[in-house]
Amino acid sequence: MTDTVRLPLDQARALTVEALSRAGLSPEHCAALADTVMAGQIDECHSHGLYRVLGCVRSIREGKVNATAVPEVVDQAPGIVRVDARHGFSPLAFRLGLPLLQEKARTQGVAALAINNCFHFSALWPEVERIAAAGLAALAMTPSHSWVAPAGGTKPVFGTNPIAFSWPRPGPFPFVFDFATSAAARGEIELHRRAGKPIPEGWAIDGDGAPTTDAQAAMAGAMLTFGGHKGSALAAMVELMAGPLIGDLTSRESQIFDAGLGAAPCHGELLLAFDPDLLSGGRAAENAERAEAMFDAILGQGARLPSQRRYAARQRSEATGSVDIPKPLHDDLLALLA
Ligand code: NDP
Ligand code: PYC
Repeated sequence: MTDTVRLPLDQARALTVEALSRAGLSPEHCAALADTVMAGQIDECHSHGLYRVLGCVRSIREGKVNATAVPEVVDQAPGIVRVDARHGFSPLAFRLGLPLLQEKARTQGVAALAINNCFHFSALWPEVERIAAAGLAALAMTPSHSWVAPAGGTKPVFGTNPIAFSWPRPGPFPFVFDFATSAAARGEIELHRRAGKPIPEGWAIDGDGAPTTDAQAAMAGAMLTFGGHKGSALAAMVELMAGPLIGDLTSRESQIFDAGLGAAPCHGELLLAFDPDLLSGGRAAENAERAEAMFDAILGQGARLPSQRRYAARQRSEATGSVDIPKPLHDDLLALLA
C-alpha cells in the first residue's frame, strides 16, 4: 500500500499556490485554482484534487496557457453571459462570470454562461454547487481531449465529457451529481497508472481494440463510454452543446490544438442556471417539498444520493483540518518548488 502524507489544510493550499506561482501563474489564477483543487482534495475526489497541480504546472511550462490571462466578461443577451478566458485556466473565468449568470437566471428564469478559450482541468461539481448555493438549479458540461471511442467503434472521438447537475436543498448540501460520460474519468486511469494498479474491465481498449486492464495501454488505446450507446450519445451531446453551439472546439479539435504537447484540454464550457421560483410560477417552496419527498424515497430504502460520499469526506477533512495525499504525489509537488 502507498504511504500517505497528512497535510494541514493551510499547508496544502500554500504548497499549491507556491507551485503554481513559481510556474508563473498570476495571483488571481493561483487563488482560483487553489480553491478548486483544494475543494477536490477535501472531498476526496483524488482524480481532481492536488494531483491536478502537476498537470497545470506542466501545461504552463509547455507555453500554451496564458498564465496571466484576464478573462473578459460579456453581457451577450438577457439570458446569456459569455466569458472569454483568453487561453487561461477555467476557474477564474467561471468565478468572474458567476454573478451575472445568477442575476440573469433570477430575472429570466433560465440563463446560460458560455466560457470560451479556457484550459480545463477540473471537476464540475464545485461550480454547480456554487450555483445551487444561490438557490438555483444548474447543469454544466465540457469536452476534453479525444480519448474515448464511440459505442461500436475503437478509435477515440469524444472527450471524457463530464455532465454535472445541482438542485438546491435545505441545509448546506445540495443534490449534486457529476460524472464523466466515459466509464471513468481519465484522471482515474492516470492515478491507477501512478499507483501501478490495473484498471477495472470495461474502462478501455488497447491500440488493437482489445479489452485491457493495463492503465498505460488504456491511455494509448481508447477509453469506453459508460452505458454503451447511452453514454456515447450523451458524450456527443456534450461535444455539440459545449463545442459548436457556443462557438468552441470539440475534443478532437482540442487534441489537434494541443499538437502532442500533453497540456490540459483547451475548449469551452457551458453552464445553465434555472430559477425554481420563476419556472414554477412562484411555487418554489411547495415544489421543494415534493423534491424532498423524492430524496426521502431514495434514502428510505437504503440507497444513497450522489455526492453523499463526497460530503462525508468534506466533513472528515474539515473536522481534522487536514487532507491525506499519497507520498509520491507529495514528493512530486515538492519537486515543483526545487
Ligand atoms: P464517479 O464515477 O466517481 O462519480 C460519479 C457521480 O456518481 C458522483 O456524483 C458520485 O458521488 C456518484 N456516485 C458514485 N457511486 C454512487 C452510488 N453508489 N450511488 C449514488 N451515487 C453514486 O465520477 P467520474 O469518474 O465519472 O468523474 C469524476 C470527476 O471527474 C467528476 O467530478 C468530473 O467533473 C471530473 N471530470 C472532469 C473532466 C473535465 O474535462 N474537466 C472530464 C472528466 C471528468 P460521490 O462523489 O459522492 O461518490
Ligand atoms: O479526468 O478525464 C479527466 C479530465 C479531463 C480533463 C480534466 N479531467
